[in-house]
Amino acid sequence: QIPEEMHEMAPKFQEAMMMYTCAIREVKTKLEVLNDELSVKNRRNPIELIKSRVKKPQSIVEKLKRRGLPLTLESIVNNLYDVAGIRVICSFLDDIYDVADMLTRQDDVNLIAVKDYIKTPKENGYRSYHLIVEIPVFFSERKQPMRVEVQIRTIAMDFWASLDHQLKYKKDFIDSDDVERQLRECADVIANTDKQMLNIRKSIESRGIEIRKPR
Ligand code: 0O2
Repeated sequence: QIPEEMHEMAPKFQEAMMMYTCAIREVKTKLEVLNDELSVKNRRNPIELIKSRVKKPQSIVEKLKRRGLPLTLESIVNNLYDVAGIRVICSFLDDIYDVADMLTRQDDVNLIAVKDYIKTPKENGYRSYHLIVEIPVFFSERKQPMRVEVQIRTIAMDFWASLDHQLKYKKDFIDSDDVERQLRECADVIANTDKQMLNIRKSIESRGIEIRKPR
């Protein structure tokens, strides 16, 4: 549903949302192709799941207002880079950087910004790798460069972020400092588990190679 503030620009807004949906489809296909290729090459999938969404009109309005920006289509396109959002859930830590690398090396993908919340987690413990990419989308009469936010994280990071997101709605009713501390602790435990799981996989892989060696 389009908020009242946007009624005047509703047709243009709907067209823009359609274009963001198409941009999501393009990036999603690129990721699926990479996953298919790697699953044949390495006999395992680096990507567990891909989720996507176009930002809700109400969230767009709220974000523009929060930043003191005008409520115009131009302002949305020029200032909000996460209208089209893709979340890539990877199996292991190193898959995140491999997938990000393979995507951004493609010659029609223009890397606009990177935020590595894995190397530098947020104060609350949030971890994820964020990319803003720009890709060309071919419409009937023009080629339009479109921006998409790609969040890449492990299953464990996604588990934490999903629950953190849920709990935030109730923050006003609970002892906030204590909850923040506990959430940060959980995030740290999860980060260590991710590192351990990667080490376990590497050790299995290296043993696998030894086993296949002729005596
Ligand atoms: P939604 O519903 O996921 O779209 P800003 O968007 O203004 O906060 P910036 O710099 O544009 O700031 O974005 P940033 O920090 O690169 O990424 C923001 C997005 O990352 C959020 O989108 C969340 O999806 C995710 N994120 C960032 N920090 C946290 C966190 O502490 N907990 C959780 N669960 N997710 C986080 P939106 O728009 O807030 O929400």
